Amino acid sequence: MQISKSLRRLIYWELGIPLALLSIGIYHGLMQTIYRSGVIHQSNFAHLDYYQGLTLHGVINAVVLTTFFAVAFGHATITFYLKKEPNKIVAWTSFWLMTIGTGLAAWAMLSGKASVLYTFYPPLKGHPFFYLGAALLIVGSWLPLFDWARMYVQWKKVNAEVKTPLAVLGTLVNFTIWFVCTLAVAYEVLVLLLPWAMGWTPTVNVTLARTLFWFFGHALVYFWLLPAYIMFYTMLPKLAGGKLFSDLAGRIALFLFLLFSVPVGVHHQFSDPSISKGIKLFQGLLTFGVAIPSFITAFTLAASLEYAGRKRGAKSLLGFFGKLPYLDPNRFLFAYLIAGLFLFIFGGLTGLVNASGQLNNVVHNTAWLPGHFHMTVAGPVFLAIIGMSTYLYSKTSGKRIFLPKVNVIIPYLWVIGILIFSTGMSWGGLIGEPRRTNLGLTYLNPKDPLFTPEWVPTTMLALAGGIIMFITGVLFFIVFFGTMLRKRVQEPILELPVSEVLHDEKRIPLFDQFKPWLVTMGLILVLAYTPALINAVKNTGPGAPRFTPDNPVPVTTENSVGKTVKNGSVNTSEITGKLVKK
Ligand code: HAS
Repeated sequence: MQISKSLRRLIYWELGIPLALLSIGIYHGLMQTIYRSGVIHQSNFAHLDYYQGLTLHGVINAVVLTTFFAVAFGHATITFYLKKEPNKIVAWTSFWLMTIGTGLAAWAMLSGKASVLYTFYPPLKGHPFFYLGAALLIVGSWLPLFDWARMYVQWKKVNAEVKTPLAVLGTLVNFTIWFVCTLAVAYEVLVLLLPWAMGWTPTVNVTLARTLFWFFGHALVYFWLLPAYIMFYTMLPKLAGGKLFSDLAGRIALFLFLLFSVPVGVHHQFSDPSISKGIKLFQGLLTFGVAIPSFITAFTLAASLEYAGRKRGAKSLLGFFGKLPYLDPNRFLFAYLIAGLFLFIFGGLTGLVNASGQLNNVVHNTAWLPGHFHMTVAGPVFLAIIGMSTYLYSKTSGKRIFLPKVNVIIPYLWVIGILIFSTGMSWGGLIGEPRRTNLGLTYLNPKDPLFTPEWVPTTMLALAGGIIMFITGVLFFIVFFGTMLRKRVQEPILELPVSEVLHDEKRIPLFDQFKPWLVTMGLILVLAYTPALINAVKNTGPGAPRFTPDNPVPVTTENSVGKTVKNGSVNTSEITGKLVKK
């Protein structure tokens, strides 16, 4: 379909700005693997500090890119399926709020005043602009939801008996999850952190801040994931040359995400002493609940791929895998989506390990975690984002893809990089390698008493994977920005691949309306979070020892005989020996 110039421009900016910033994000990803592997023994490189780089890496890649993309993709799906453009004033206001917010936070991070990582846990304190920027980015991303909801209600009035298109349902579910979960982080930022950063309040309840953050934080990962799921359900079967096995399966999966995405945040706090066991158990069980829609997706997509493979001539049991268009430059989006799905098998399995309370004790805060989330957010999510960005840009600009044969191998190179990287991180995590630590300063510095040679092979593997990922990232930039620089050769249109459905079940009202699901979502949230928040307010905890960025040993800690000592005033290996073993 034809779309207005204003909407086209909006989509270009919403894709282009975060992708340009991604160059900083990817550079710092490579630097992480270099610092961690002990190739350099420095706390900073090129005037950018380790934690500053890690903050830029996490915030740009996981928050800015994903949020801008979700909004741009939402505009595209809603416009395409409802055949109507969103309100331009709302859409552009949202864009400017997100852009100004990103600018403020970027300034704070680049000037070294907010090296607080993407989780910004207190007592780490950032510049007020960092928190203000985060709040503006979030509020900006809320606005389109209200406009899309208005468009949907209008559409439904005319099409009461027609099933809501799956992509529209997915977009509305996703932004509803986003709206609900960001209420908590907006409270954390505006009521707890910003006044504290401004010096108006002397202290902050760390446990409450963490609990509010994780109310948001795990739903955030599904906000990242659902645009990819929309592509898997509505586009992948078509790109594979087949049909979606079941439309109802997609609807059930999406509504289950609405129920279970938010009330699981406490699984990030299994080790927080302030939260009681019962609530950890309850949210742990709900976490297994949130894996169900992904299992439904795995089987539905496998059946859809099988159908496509058989249509293309496959005969044997698993022969259909060999008949799919993996390297077809004209269907490059298939390559991006299937590569992401493949990674998600491992991302999902490692997630289930994290969710199991006892296993979590082994992996929490170790390198295992980045191993897990690079096979999820840097797997299916990232590949769907960059693949769809190239696709949307090329279609809506009428330009041909630059280097199409390179474009189609990018996702596979990325898979190789991630698999090597995540193997190194996961293996390292299992033998105690901590996350978020500049290992090159201590643990991987042969001159340091903390030197831990077992982590040399694991961090070297992660480095090798990091280098491959970095090179792949550069290839992506060449393809995407190379496409931008080309001349228009076709009529610019908004066109998305649309999968037909093999089993198009008749419309079941329950799976075509939001009210019952929203009410159930509210109930589960109250049950899951009231006790957790009461715990957080009541049990603020005894406080934690202080750390400096260059040493994993607390500045002040208790020695083996229970005396408080200062780091450096005792034999540190005595204390750290215990920490390392733990
Ligand atoms: Fe997670 C921590 C549990 C999914 C991201 N997760 C994180 C963090 C991030 C993250 C960023 O319970 C770190 C946060 C931090 O900084 O501290 N996660 C889970 C569970 C799932 C899960 C149970 N996570 C995700 C997704 C993410 C993501 C999705 C990003 C997009 N995660 C945890 C837990 C922690 C955690 C704990 C906290 C740990 C701690 O101690 O701190 C589930 O949703 C996973 C379900 C997925 C599946 C896989 C289904 C497979 C599919 C593929 C089929 C493939 C086909 C194609 C058909 C069951 C759909 C085949 C094709 C071929 C060619 C073979």
